[in-house]
Amino acid sequence: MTDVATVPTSDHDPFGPDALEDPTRMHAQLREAGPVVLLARYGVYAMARYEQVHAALVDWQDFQSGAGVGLSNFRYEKPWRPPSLLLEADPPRHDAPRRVLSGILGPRALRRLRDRWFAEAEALVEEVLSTPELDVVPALAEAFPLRVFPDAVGVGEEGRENLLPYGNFVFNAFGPPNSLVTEAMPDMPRWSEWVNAQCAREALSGDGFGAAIWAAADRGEITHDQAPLVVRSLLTAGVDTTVHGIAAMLYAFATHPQQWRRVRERPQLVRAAFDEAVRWQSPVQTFFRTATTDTTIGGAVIPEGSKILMFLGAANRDPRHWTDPDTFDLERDPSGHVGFGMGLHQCVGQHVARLEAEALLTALVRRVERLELVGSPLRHHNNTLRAWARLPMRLHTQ
Ligand code: HEM
Ligand code: OVM
Repeated sequence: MTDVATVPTSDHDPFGPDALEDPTRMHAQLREAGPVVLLARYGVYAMARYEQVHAALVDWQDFQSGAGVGLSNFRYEKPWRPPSLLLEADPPRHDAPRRVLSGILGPRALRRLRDRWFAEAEALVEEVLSTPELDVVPALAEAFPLRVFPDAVGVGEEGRENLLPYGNFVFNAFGPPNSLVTEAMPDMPRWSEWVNAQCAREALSGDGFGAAIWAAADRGEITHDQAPLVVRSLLTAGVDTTVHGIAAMLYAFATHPQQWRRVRERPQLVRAAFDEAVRWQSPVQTFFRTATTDTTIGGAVIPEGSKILMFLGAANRDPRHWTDPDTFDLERDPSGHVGFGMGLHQCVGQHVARLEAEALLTALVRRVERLELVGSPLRHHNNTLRAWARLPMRLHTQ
């Protein structure tokens, strides 16, 4: 019989301001500490190596999502909102909502949006170029998803300003109740009420993803009770993620002019470019699982019921798996990155995210010779998202 390994303990706070400003050092130390570590501050386990994160993502039997994918354990704590039927559910309950969304957001279904989104991207880039020096976070990273995604879902014009803060709150709420959460609490009911109201059939246009979800309920693929919560998943997960994913990509190119030249020479690289940016920055940094049984990770026994934090961002830069992991490089094959997760819960909106990024990047590649950072970038702190608040740039045209 082999000895049971002891689990190293770490004092790092992955949700503290230092880690949120730059998690790189913490990620390296957690990967070095072992295949699994105990985060003393929260009494939870954590994995930062690619091998273990990947293994947990694909093992939904031993690592469940139904007890919540944030720090809070739904076995003991009441969730702050009704749990997501996708993200916070396990088979068999996860299956029907997942099948419905996979169809509605799949590559085939998105084909009808492609020309419109490419035209919208060209128009936005043209507008933006009239002010060559500007903060690309609001001007591009926020503006583009907000132009195309709410329309695609079928959300009305009024109140769309609630989308980003609501998503931002949800992603903060996966972490501990630190000041990022408590300071937003007073506004949360307002954002929440608006979002919940938009999930009703009457609030949605007849031709969007939202209407398609309700139509699936009419066909009996999900129940009519489930439909609004499935719509809510789109409104929760579909905006901030792509905003910060696009911001990550713009930052990557502004800081890697050689890579910009390469994508301009070979525009077919735009898709790989977005995935490499998602690997390199990991806009969604972390999710938890809960052990359904005493489970062994790297020889150590993790007790049933434990919360386990998966560092997607650390796995995506694990030198045990990647060559030169800290380098943003269009020559590499980023496939297998866990920035969209892996396995049963792997991002059901990834084709939407890729199409948005592809449309915007294609328009930029056509018109912009160089992206130059002209001021200090500023991080936006969120318990789950790796994000920028400000990216001042000059967009050089020929
Ligand atoms: C799931 C990241 C865009 C909707 C996930 C997961 C990750 C992720 C890591 C896995 C969660 C887990 O394993 O527990 C991202 C990133 C995005 C993005 C980095 C953009 C760059 C989107 C968009 C939508 C969306 C645009 C909606 C249109 C969802 C939903 C789930 C999910 C509903 C839950 C799927 C399930 O549990 O079966 N996403 N996402 N995401 N994502 Fe995304
Ligand atoms: C959902 C949901 C919420 C946040 C994130 C997410 C990244 C999904 O409500 O289903 O996936």
